[in-house]
Amino acid sequence: MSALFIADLHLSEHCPDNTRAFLGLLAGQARGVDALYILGDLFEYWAGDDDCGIPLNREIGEALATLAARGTRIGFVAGNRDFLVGEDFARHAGLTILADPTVLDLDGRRVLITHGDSLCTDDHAYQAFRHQVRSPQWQRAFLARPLEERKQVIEGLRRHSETAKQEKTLDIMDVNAAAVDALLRAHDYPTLIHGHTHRPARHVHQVDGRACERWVLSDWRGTANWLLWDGTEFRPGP
Ligand code: LP5
Ligand code: MN
Repeated sequence: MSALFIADLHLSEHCPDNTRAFLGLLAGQARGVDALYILGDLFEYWAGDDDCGIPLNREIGEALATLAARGTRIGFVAGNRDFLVGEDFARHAGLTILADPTVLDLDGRRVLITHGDSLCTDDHAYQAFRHQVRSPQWQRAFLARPLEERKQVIEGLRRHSETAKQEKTLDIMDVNAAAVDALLRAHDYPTLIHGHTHRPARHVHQVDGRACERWVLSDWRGTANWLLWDGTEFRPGP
């Protein structure tokens, strides 16, 4: 089988280049693979599935649905920006929301996919925030608020996050090596693929004497970026 892995597109009306690149990928390379895995932060932010007044959200959903209808499976692992993507959007876009993390079987090779934010365990302020907003009760209460109010809260939080990040070192915002090892151990030493840190690379972790690859996906900066499984090996592209 073949599969494309992408993450951190941060699609919004303010970045038409990424949208163009994504629509190009959906109408091009993605048609030639069996599966497309989106590992979070597809959107700059997602305020709820009822935010369909934004033409971009509809357009992206329809383009994904067209790809799914042509036979490419689409799996979505939520990021810290779009964890409120729900089943309504999933149905509209023809995608399946996957748990974070999820183990895939690629031609007999076990591959663990995650957004990656849960591995940044040194970022205590973020992890406390994450714990709160990932609770179903919190999400139900937040989604019950009017859409415009939700968007205002998110815009405020975005500003807060940008300020908070200035005070954090790059090390704090990277994955914690022990957290990576623990995850690899817990899933029986798979290959790991994640995004979030925007530091594309291929790492090899030695865990309990086992060598595990860790691929970090690139964010998109006006052009497409992916990791391709071609049935035999992984290759970053384009
Ligand atoms: O995404 P990125 O790389 O910029 O930053 C992340 C972490 N920040 C976030 C916040 C998001 O940017 C914004 C949320 C998107 C929408 C979610 C939908 C609904 C949420 C509703 C919320 C009320 O994820 C950043 C990490 C960084 O990755 C690197 O890993 O450091 O973490 C933070 O900045 C979090 C702060 O450190 C702690 C936040 C405490 C929250 C305090 C509440 C303030 C509310 C203000 C609103 C008026
Ligand atoms: Mn992220």
